[in-house]
Amino acid sequence: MSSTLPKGQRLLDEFPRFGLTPFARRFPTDVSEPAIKILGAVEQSIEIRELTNLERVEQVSDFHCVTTWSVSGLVWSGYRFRDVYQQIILRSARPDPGAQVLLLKALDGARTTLLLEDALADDVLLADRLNNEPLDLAHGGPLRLVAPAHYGYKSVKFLHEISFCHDESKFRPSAFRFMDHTRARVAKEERGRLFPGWLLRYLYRPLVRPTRRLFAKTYRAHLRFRETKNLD
Ligand SMILES: Nc1nc2c(c(=O)[nH]1)N[C@H]1C(S)=C(S)[C@@H](COP(=O)(O)O)O[C@H]1N2
Ligand SMILES: [Mo]
Repeated sequence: MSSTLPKGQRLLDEFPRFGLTPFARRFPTDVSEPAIKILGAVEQSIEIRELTNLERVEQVSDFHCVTTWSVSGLVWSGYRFRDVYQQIILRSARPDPGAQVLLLKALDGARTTLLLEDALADDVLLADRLNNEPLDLAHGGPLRLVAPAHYGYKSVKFLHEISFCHDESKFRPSAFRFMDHTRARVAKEERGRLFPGWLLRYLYRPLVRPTRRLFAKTYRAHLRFRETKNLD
């Protein structure tokens, strides 16, 4: 938790549901038996209950979206990605030692990448709880990645697939490639490729309010739909 915000960020007093506009209406269809597929080696499926053998960690961190909003002091709980990697993935999936890039895919179709080196940082979690409640659908439950040192788009909600790759050649970004920086470190204002971070601030800032509204509206509609279909 920091008392000063990173460059170009503005504080919100609530954590909105957010993302690229095409994802506002996309929800995972079945999250009842969630598993993470590990690809790029001996293929492996990790059931969420396997994670419960790992140490549960609680962490308080700020969250920074590339479009310039931040929230401070979120209380996440889950498992360190490093523990998942060392204690589960390395033992049975045995990814190629040369694989340095993770391709991350979500149940709603969102895709991004993370360097293995960045994913192994102390504060990168697979989180299943937020602010002392089970992680809900709005924020990527039952399981999402949380990488607080990187812009929000690296914190993949509904995490479903991790491919170990040598480089990004197989990566198809969720939107325009310039919007997805390989590392997207907040401290270095790596908002995207091609354009400097400070320039993207001005491009993205006007999108915050309409996107928040859209994501809130489509979420309410989705909850009503689930109610009528008796999905819960
Ligand atoms: N699966 C998935 N993950 C996603 C997104 C998304 O639309 N789908 N949006 C990203 C973006 S841009 C942000 S800022 C955060 C928002 O997380 P929140 O909806 O919990 O606030 O999730 C990121 N991860
Ligand atoms: Mo974002």
